[in-house]
Amino acid sequence: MKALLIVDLQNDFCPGGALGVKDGHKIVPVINELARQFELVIASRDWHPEETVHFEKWPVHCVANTEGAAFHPGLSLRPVQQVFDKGTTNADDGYSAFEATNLDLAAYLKERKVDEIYLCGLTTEYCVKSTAFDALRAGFKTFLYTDAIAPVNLTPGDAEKALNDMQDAGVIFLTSKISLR
Ligand code: VGL
Ligand code: ZN
Repeated sequence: MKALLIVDLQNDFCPGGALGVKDGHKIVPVINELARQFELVIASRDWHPEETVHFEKWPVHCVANTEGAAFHPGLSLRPVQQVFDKGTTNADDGYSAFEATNLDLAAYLKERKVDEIYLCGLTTEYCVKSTAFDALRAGFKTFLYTDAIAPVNLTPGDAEKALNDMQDAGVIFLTSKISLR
């Protein structure tokens, strides 16, 4: 069973947001199309308290229940069967969707016999990367849609390094132009 996991496609990671990613919004229609190919679609949210150690490293963003933490308004939520909230305590970064606190992502996937996880969303070198590594560690065959991600690009070179590291670790790259059906 395959699952599409949409990582952190939230207002604060899109242009105009607190941690705006250049072109972050451009992947929204790509992901809406991708979702049509999957029986199981889930999404993660960066979902922080007002005060957290995370904000010692980052500008305040994705505070739970604020407009910045809302999904991008163009993202079609109809196919999304479950949302996973992460970074919810004041003591963790919660970069990986596998650190979600509302529900155990690995257990959720295993219960549904998922063995292949397809990743897209924001941001390439933080939450997408952390989620990809945790997915591999948890034993999932892990795929990355390289035309449905975008980097925050805070440190030049980090996004390229993240892509190389993911590929070296065994993440399989593909693009939305490859149909799974
Ligand atoms: C993220 C920086 C801080 C992400 C979350 O979703 O990649 N990046 N918090
Ligand atoms: Zn965050």
